[in-house]
Amino acid sequence: MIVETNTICAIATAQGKGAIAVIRISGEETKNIIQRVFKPYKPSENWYNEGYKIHYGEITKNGETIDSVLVSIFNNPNSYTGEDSAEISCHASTYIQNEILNLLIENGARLAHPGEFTQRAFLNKKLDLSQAEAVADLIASNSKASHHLAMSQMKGGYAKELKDLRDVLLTFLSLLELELDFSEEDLEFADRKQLTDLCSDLTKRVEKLVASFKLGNAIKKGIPVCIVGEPNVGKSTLLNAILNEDKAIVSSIPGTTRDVIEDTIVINGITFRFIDTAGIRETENEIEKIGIQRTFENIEKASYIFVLFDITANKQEIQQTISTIKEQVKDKKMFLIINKIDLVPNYRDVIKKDDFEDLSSEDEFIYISAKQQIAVDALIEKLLSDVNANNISQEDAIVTNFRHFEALQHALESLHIIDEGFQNGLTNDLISLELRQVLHYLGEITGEISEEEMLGNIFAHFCIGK
Ligand SMILES: Nc1nc2c(ncn2[C@@H]2O[C@H](COP(=O)(O)OP(=O)(O)OP(=O)(O)O)[C@@H](O)[C@H]2O)c(=O)[nH]1
Ligand SMILES: [Mg+2]
Repeated sequence: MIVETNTICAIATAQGKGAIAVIRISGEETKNIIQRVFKPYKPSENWYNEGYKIHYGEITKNGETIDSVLVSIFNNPNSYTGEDSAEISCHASTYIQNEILNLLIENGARLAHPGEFTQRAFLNKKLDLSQAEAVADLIASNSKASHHLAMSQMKGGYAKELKDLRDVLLTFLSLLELELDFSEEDLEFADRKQLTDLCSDLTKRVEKLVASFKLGNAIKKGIPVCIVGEPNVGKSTLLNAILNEDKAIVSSIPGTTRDVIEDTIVINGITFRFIDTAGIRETENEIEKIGIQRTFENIEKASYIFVLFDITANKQEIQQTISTIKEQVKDKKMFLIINKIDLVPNYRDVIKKDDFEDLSSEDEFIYISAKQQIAVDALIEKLLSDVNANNISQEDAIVTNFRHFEALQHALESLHIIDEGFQNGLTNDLISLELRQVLHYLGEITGEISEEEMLGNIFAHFCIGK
């Protein structure tokens, strides 16, 4: 992709109510354009070359003042984009912002495309591609966890490590290809032991990153928690209690919820997606059948399953649900919740774990009343401590970006072929072919290998002004 140098401008702050807005301008004409539209109140001789200083003055159009503003100048290459650029902080009236933007355009700038500032930063090597993508994630982050992930990716994250490993691999590849050139002489330039060790290191690393995507994606979009159980046990009541709003219809008629109802909520900096489902039972009703089918689909996709029971239900029914759900859930973390404890005085004696089969030593019953909001907080505490204990570690690299995930998966396929190849005596030319594939896919993550179409696609998802 060619680095364009023509000058672009855009409003960088959100439209709406606010005190101040920022208009950005970047490109080789920046300083000329700024000089034409802006007059500092106390100009020094070369004020427009003085970077990292805030200039106070006014923007005028045909002799008329549009606004008193602050202008910061950034000299290339020490700016976000790597080009000469400036930021104008003006009052946030939509009229003022548009007037200034039009004035910049009349004086030779053009409106930036979405993500074009960051695209230029990437093309001018201020950021690698994964860092540029992290900028978009950072802007979209809405919880402590998603912010943490975006921030660590922006600071380089695993991309830096992959880049280093890729460089070593590249050296080996060139040695291997050198051997191919001298194939008649039967020389060995690339140390096979070192190469196999490197590939196995890389395989382990990439496998870990691929596995982290499930969690990374969950953190970004909300960790899915699916609430399931028989009809009328209080699933919708629990959803409403957790969300603190009347999201789902609650009624005493079994089979009230027919569709999947979900909402996200941020608790202690972690985004959760709570999913209320249709109660599981044998039914002839077509709509309810589809609803129950969806319940099972959502169990598949969820990270956590809340299995709810009515304390007044008979034990066979409860056993039946435990067995059905256990079969479906397999390795997922399950919380067994006994609801409606407000109806029974000695609830812990009425329904206890020992009376049921198919439960492991880890399984425990959690007693709540969704309707009276008894122990719902304690339930959420348990969920949070499990998420914190198992998932979010400050050190572990976590992949949140689907594009990276795909590239890593492709790289892993080739690494597995190479690994088998070492054992089965695959020829050098075939090994080097696969090594090239690994280099290609790892390079895609940081943007060392990039196609125009791919870049266009990435930056098009940014907002204008970033
Ligand atoms: N006493 C008591 N009643 C509850 C409690 N939780 C729910 N209920 C009542 O149980 C009935 C069913 O509640 P829902 O939340 O609609 O149950 P559901 O599991 O979503 O039912 P379906 O959508 O039909 O599968 C309603 O009358 C609720 O008021 C509770 O903790 N205590
Ligand atoms: Mg319901």
